[in-house]
Amino acid sequence: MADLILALDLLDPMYAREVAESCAASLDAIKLGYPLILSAGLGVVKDLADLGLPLIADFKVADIPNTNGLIANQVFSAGFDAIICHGFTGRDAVEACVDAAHAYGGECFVVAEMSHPGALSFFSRGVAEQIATLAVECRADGIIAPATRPERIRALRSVVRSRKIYSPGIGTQGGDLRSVLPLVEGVIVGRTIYGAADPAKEAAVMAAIVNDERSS
Ligand code: 3DU
Repeated sequence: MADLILALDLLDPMYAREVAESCAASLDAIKLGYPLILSAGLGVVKDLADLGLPLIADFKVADIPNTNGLIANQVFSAGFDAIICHGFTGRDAVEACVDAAHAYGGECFVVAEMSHPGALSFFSRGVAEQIATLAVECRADGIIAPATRPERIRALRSVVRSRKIYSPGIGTQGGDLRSVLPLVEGVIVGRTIYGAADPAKEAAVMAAIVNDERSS
């Protein structure tokens, strides 16, 4: 049962709102990150709130515990429902994000392994498994794992068991939606939707595939 999560990496806040609104009926959540927030400001969170979808803050937070806590508190007081942090920073830094998320009734996801080719320089060779283990020990709600490497999702599933796995890398980065859906609780899709000639239509096509998988 996977969710379809739109990565809204657009720079023009008016167009971002238009795309989000037109796709909303097909989506389960929207992920916002540095591109849109740096361009539009944190206020964009309130602008999107009326769509009624959970909003995930992808800041891949990676600082010392005190700074992580300050960032996470800003994220949740701005109205986000979930935060993504890095895990290589270690237990205390991850716990700062998880504690802030849970204090607000929100969720925290830890990047276990990234989807781009360069990620293999550091994330594999057991490091991703160690980060996923840390995420579980820190009571994180889930991890981020690469749609470009389904075999790695399977390996990390054996570590996180029933915790959620959200997976970016579908479409433009080469990951295959149908292959990844049975493995995860959420697929994160950006350019394939917002870069399509008709984003709403593309989101609807993907949502139909997601729904097929849910009912199979
Ligand atoms: O490649 P896309 O355009 O579908 O966007 C993927 C999104 O997921 C984008 O916001 C990117 O920053 C994020 N992401 C990854 O692509 C890979 C990761 O390992 C973690 C996050």
